[in-house]
Amino acid sequence: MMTKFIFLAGFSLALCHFGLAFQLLCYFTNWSQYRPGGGKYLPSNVDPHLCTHLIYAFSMINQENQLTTVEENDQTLYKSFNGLKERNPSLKTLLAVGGWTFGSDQFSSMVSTSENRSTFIQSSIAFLRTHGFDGLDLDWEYPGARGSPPEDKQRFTLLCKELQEAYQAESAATGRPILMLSAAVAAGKGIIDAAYEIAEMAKYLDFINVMTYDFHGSNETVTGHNSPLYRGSGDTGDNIYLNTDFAMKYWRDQGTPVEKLRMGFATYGRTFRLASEASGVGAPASGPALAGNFTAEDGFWSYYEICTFLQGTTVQWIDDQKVPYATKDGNWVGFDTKESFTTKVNYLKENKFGGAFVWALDLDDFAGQFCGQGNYPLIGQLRTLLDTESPLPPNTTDVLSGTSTTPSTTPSSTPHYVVPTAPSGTEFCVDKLTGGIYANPADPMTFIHCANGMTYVKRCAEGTVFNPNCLCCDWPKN
Ligand SMILES: *[C@@H]1O[C@H](CO)[C@@H](O)[C@H](O)[C@H]1NC(C)=O
Ligand SMILES: *[C@@H]1O[C@H](CO)[C@@H](O)[C@H](O)[C@H]1NC(C)=O
Ligand SMILES: *[C@@H]1O[C@H](CO)[C@@H](O)[C@H](O)[C@H]1NC(C)=O
Ligand SMILES: *[C@@H]1O[C@H](CO)[C@@H](O)[C@H](O)[C@H]1NC(C)=O
Ligand SMILES: CC(=O)N[C@H]1CO[C@H](CO)[C@@H](O)[C@@H]1O
Repeated sequence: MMTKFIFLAGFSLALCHFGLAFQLLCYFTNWSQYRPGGGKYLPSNVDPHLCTHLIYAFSMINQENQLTTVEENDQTLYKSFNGLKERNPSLKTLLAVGGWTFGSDQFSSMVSTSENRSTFIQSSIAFLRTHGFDGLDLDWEYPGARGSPPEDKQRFTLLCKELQEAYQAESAATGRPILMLSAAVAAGKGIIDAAYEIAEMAKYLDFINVMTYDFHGSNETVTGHNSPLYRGSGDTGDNIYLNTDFAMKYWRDQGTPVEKLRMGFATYGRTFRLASEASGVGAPASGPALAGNFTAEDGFWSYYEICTFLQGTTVQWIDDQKVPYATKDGNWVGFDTKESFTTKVNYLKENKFGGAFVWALDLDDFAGQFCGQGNYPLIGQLRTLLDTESPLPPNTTDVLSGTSTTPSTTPSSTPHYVVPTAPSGTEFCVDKLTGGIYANPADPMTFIHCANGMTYVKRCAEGTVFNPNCLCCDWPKN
């Protein structure tokens, strides 16, 4: 008899009614389908309950200025990708256009006349509606920089304005929910200054994804972290701008409302080959470490490839920048862990930014095969953290040693978060670092979920109460 709600069922019910406190946007990449073995990633690998929005990267613009597919099988992938919404009706999907490889030329040509922009805008409406996307994410890297003429800066703003107006008109004419419009934007000060009329473009965009990663990489002569939160004590000159804190505040201070800003989180690291005995931040480097066995890109390792690398070495913490690195056999990698994500989310909340985005779904240990921390250890952590408005107390140094303390509840089952009231505020889980589910003596319709020493009070689905025998939400008569 189906009398008991297992946690998954209770959680899913709760999710239908309540979203996360903050948005969590996750990028899906069209090329991860080609990775070998355990690295291969398809829409069927996406957990539809993990993120509030999914963004498909990438589509492109053809020579007739129309939005179009890149891969032969993109249309098939779009179908399964947007099909995920059947399993989570509150999930939204966007299609990203552009990307680093696509570059600027076709964007430049498209924005250069009113007619060319109009062709693109109308084609985007037809294309997004045909394939069942809820919006468009502009990933032009970058207007007015990297080979694009200076006037593209103003033309990009114009494009945002005209897109927004056209989406509004289409929605008014058809009665359908308006298509969302967002942009993924540079985090480096030089490019920001060249590329964007920030206050003006922010008016037309629903949200702005600031790409707060790739701050340092193997083309530099010394080691540096991919995605530091803060400026390093050794940073001088223009290097003082190369951190998340600077970039987010720059976007804010130039006129983006904080609720529209999304902070970037990387599920990958950037590598170096050490050129001397020195192995800290700023140590001499002579290029990238060997490419990862799955991602096969120089200077770049997915989190799951890093987990393999971490065997036999210890994770070091860059105290001023609040991010970890590791070194072994002359290789150096700066990356993110659950702990650095925790610190970054607390920062995000303190500054009232509207949410986070992740590059990318396929780079986390999505199937839990490599890190021994369950499925999607990093993005799952992010989801848990973004489920509450309050900054979190945790100081989980044990995560640094590589031993996971998160209970095995899957991210898909993260339930609605209710402000902790009982039994002793946020203190309840402080000494329960191994995590788990506990009855809440103060309220049988809720229970307490401890993760990384944090306390989450969660509500059972309508009509059910917590049953300490099965540690689940159950019909009251049982
Ligand atoms: C507008 O688009 C057409 C078709 O791609 C292209 O040939 C033309 O050069 C574009 N206009 C400008 C001014 O770039
Ligand atoms: C390294 O590459 C990035 C982009 O790929 C670029 O912005 C940066 O200037 C390069 N750094 C050096 C030292 O060449
Ligand atoms: C890649 O595979 C080779 C051969 O199986 C192995 O020796 C090496 O450690 C792997 N590299 C990484 C980074 O996992
Ligand atoms: C966590 O606590 C340890 C020791 O109390 C401290 O050294 C470390 O800086 C703290 N980490 C964070 C992220 O606050
Ligand atoms: C396999 C692959 O990388 N496919 C495409 C994904 O989308 C970008 C668009 O930026 C193309 O350049 C890639 O060829």
